[in-house]
Amino acid sequence: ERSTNSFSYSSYHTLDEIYSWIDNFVAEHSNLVSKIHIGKSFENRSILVLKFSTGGPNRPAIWIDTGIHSREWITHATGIWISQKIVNAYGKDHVLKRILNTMDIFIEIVTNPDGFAFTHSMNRLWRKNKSSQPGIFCIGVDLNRNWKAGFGGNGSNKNPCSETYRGPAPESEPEVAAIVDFITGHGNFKAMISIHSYSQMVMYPYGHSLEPVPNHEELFNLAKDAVKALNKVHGIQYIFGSISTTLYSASGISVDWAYDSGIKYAFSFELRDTGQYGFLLPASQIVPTAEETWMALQTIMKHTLNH
Ligand code: ING
Ligand code: ZN
Repeated sequence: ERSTNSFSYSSYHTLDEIYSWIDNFVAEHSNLVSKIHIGKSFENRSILVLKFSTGGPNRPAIWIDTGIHSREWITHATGIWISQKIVNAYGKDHVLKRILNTMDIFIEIVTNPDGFAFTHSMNRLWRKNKSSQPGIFCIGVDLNRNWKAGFGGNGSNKNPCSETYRGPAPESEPEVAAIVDFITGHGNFKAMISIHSYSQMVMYPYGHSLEPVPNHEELFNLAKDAVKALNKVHGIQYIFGSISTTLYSASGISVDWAYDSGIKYAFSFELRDTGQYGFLLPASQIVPTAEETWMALQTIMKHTLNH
């Protein structure tokens, strides 16, 4: 396809379709959007980030990633819809305009490209990446257990055959190292939102510890406001709280790393549903899910802007 006009935002897409949508999207909105190549996956696929910016060097920035777990298809679809929403709403929506006149937004839509390709070709429920090590039979590292913060602790596994295998060392995986290098090199990120499915939750650090973070109360109140804004759109109920107290202990996760790197507004979302369809959420729910998620994201972005 040569333009985004023929792209369906209410369907799930393959990796090739998403990557060609990215090229068309960037070409059509070059005043606001650019594509950054931040690295290569284990199987040598490009790792791409969309940058939304109205100018200025190294502005304070917001990071959003979707699809770090490849089977969570609603998250990629939501990332795409939100990208399109940003370019449509910029110039109309006062809040968004204020945000983009001060800050940049970065969205990594396919955070685990090898795993995502595999969910289309072989195994719809594949979660990890596709890395292998000599002499080890099982494939894949859980990219949300491979970060430096609390690496190796509770809620991660040293067995390569586990779904939550942490990998041989922190940042051993190219998909994680690419983000760490990019965010660290940039040096001015204020918020990170890492999007998963499913369970309908908005959570914040820590995952690796039950200890409350220094700005726990601020994050609690912000999560509450985000969930309230989300609920207004279609009446969907989310719960919220710290990761370890709301869901389970998880170590080596992206938002704990972000928080400990000085990114005080670190959130992890679990989108629809609560288990009826689970990872196989019908495509008819893509647009409503994205619409409500967008309101929660804006709540966090607005707070980040004002603090
Ligand atoms: N659940 C997440 C997982 O990685 C999570 C839960 C999210 C833990 C964010 C820690 C941080 O296990 C899913 N659905 O992947
Ligand atoms: Zn996940």
